[in-house]
Amino acid sequence: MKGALIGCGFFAQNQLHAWRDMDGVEIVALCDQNDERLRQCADDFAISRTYTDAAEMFAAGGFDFVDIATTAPSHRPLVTLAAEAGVHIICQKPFAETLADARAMVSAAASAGKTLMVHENFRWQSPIQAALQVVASGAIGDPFFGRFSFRSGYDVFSGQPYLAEGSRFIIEDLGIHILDIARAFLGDAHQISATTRRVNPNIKGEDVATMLLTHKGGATSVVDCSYATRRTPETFPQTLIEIDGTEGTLVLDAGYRLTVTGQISQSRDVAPPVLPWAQRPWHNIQESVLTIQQHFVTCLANGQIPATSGADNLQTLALVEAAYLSAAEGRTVSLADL
Ligand code: NAD
Ligand code: 89V
Repeated sequence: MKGALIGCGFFAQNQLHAWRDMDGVEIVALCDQNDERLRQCADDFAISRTYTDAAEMFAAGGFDFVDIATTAPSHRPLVTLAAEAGVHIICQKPFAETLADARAMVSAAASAGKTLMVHENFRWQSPIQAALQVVASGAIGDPFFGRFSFRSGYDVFSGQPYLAEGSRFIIEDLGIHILDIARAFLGDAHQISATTRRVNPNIKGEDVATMLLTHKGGATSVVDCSYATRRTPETFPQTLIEIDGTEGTLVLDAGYRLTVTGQISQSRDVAPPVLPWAQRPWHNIQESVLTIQQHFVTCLANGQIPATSGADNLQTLALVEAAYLSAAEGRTVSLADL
């Protein structure tokens, strides 16, 4: 299977390493508007076909899928080009800046008959997958409460300076992952209420968000995120989880310890491996990049719809939009109203 990648920035390095690790997949073309980044990436990964204009790359063709690793404002034009070119698409989160853009992209890929997956990788982290398997096994019964918590003081702005510049920050960039994890455990939500605040005076958007979700299956969850929390140990980029079920509880604690209390109780280390090209503390995220890309290729090979498809991601994006609306208007927002 041949692929092309657009956006040779900070995070694409992980995606390129992961593609290189996978059997039967080759990235044959690279595109970035920034010529210097493009050349550096082409050298580092020995990829000879390079473009500064995505339309030219699609016109030249010769690949089955495109990996869009740019930031959200460029996603709709690039996904539209890809659908018109008739290639499968994997696109980074946040999938879109608006729900209207996201819906248009889902519809463009569907009309072209091509797979569209969002690179929503947090639920693919191996500690999260281990916890999901426990819940799916029925070991804690029917979950009725969840807490999904990401609190850190890690400096994310040095690697991703744009995160300090947008009027939206933590819900759109990080909360989106944690809301998606809440959906993976407890199913879709139908209402949300949220509060936000900015603690760091050097950024424009909110760096703290606390959200309360009502899930369609009846469970309630709290999703709390902060980049203004100085703590020991520093847990970046771990999502800490508590799930209460009718037959027991599950806790994913700091340091990747998974404890299940129920008919059979156990506590085990579910720390992710550090891949040869990975660096702590990012190794957890980096491993999930490999896993989600493997999932994409498996789905293409078997004609399956990816778990984090564009259509699925509309539900996560709706939670993001609803959380901002709730925080701005001080009320609970029903997702059906968006
Ligand atoms: P970045 O700014 O470092 O890189 C983006 C690159 O895309 C830049 O080099 C830019 O020149 C290029 N680009 C933008 N528009 C383009 C276009 N139309 N055609 C060609 N090139 C174009 O950004 P980043 O930090 O790598 O983030 C990229 C995306 O990855 C963001 O959406 C971010 O939220 C996401 N991200 C995801 C994770 C994760 O775990 N899933 C982690 C970090 C970042
Ligand atoms: O995963 C992400 O989307 C990153 C970070 C972990 C820094 O929030 O932007």
